[in-house]
Amino acid sequence: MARKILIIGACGQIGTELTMKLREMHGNENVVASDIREGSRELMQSGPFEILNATDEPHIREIVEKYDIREVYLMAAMLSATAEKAPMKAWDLNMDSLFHILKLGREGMLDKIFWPSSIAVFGPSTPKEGTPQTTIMEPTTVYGISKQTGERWCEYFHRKFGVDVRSIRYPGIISYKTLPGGGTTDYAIEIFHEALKNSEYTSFLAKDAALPMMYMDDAIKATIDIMEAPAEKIKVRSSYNLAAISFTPEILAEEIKKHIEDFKISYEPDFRQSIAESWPSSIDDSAAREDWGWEHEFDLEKMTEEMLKGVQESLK
Ligand code: AKB
Repeated sequence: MARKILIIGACGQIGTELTMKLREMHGNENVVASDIREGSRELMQSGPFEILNATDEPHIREIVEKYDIREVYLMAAMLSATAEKAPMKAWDLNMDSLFHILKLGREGMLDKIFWPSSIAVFGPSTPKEGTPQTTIMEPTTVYGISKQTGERWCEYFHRKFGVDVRSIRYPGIISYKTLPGGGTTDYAIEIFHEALKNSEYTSFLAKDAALPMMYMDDAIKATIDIMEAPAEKIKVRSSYNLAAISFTPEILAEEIKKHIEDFKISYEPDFRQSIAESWPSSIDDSAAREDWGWEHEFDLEKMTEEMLKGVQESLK
């Protein structure tokens, strides 16, 4: 019998591309997309879609029962920059949605759960370069606190109740199909749009703000790889470090200049700079590589080429 999958937060930056990939793999009718708002026409028309508030427990249950869902990808969350502006709302969304899904897992209604964590779980006291899988974690943002707490709960539900929940700590994800909303790493997407439209960009992060980043195709591959891996290979039940590339706004601007010679960048750091400063510059993801065979494909050059092509196309 086909595996029935529900994606909550399917219209967001990662959710949109993840939904389309899962539909390609499992058949459109087996992958139910849901979000609090409508998304792209492609997503809405290619398979089942439900308007769903991720904090509405009875409605989640109703949808899980209606479609015989056995697997959930919980992608709804308020990201770092937005969460600083609405801390309690962010806490409620990020935590309540996770509890609703973990409880369904505990009741045996779900076989597998994916829940994304983030590099935001780390803080200023964490080693900044090659941040280890297990290390000091004292996040200073509401988003980071919610993700770190979520990791603890995932591990707890796995250890106590055998819930098969799997998670990765996403770095900044770079893509052109759906815009991100309210993250500190969003400059690395805006820069491509502005470079192609106006040949200039003012970065809200300082020129030397190095952060871990990843091209969308790699993020989708990691998400699917960890969910497809045999359960015994998933040894970390909080969340896995995941890495691909690390760069600063200045390095990214230099790479873009190889394609757009007159591109100019200036810097006006705002409140997001202090968030960036509290996060690692690069990540050690050897546990993910060893346990379930994670490998990235896109380096800075390849990612930049793909982004310029993709954004150019979207501007036509
Ligand atoms: C953000 O910037 O908030 C996100 C993240 C790193 O989780 N992109």
